[in-house]
Amino acid sequence: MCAMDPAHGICQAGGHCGCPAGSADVDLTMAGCECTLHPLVTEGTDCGSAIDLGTVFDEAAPAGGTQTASAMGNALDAMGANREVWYHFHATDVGDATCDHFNVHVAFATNPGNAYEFLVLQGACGGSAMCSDCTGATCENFADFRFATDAQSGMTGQCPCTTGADPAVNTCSDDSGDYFVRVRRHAGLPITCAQYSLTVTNGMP
Ligand SMILES: [Ca+2]
Ligand SMILES: [Ca+2]
Ligand SMILES: [Ca+2]
Repeated sequence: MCAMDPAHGICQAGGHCGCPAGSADVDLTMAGCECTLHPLVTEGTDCGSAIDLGTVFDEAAPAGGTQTASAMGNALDAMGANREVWYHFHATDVGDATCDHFNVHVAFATNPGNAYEFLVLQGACGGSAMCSDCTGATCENFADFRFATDAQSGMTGQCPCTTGADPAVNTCSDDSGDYFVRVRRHAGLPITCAQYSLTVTNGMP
């Protein structure tokens, strides 16, 4: 009966149609609320309430630290409609004397039908966007690839780097910082329950 009702779902207490909290009817053809909402619809709804993925270090040290973080979800609201999900992580640049491996990657490990996209803001909500609409591609923020950090030609990033005063080598500066990631479904695509898997790494090639 609820299949014909605009609210779909299943028959709820009181005789109206809908889905129990935390679930949705997204196929709109088969009876029942087949989709579990991830993350909870109250979590990560905007940048200011981003879900914390913790700290990722660019080296294996210190003990207990991790170089990876991940999250899964289907970016659906309580009505089973597309929504934004925001995540936060802190990338730590462990101090270096000769070579910095700071290297932040954000990527989808799983992206069903390439339906999901993400945006990465660096520094703060409202910070500069490292990339937008990344799908299968990887967002990267290298500190060890070749780029000019001053007017001198031939300078590299921070590998090699120095803590001294060698004018031919860049200083081993602290690149630690906060990152905010917005995940959502491409506009206009059909809603499905299939989940993305987002992976963050630091210091890995
Ligand atoms: Ca259904
Ligand atoms: Ca480092
Ligand atoms: Ca550095």
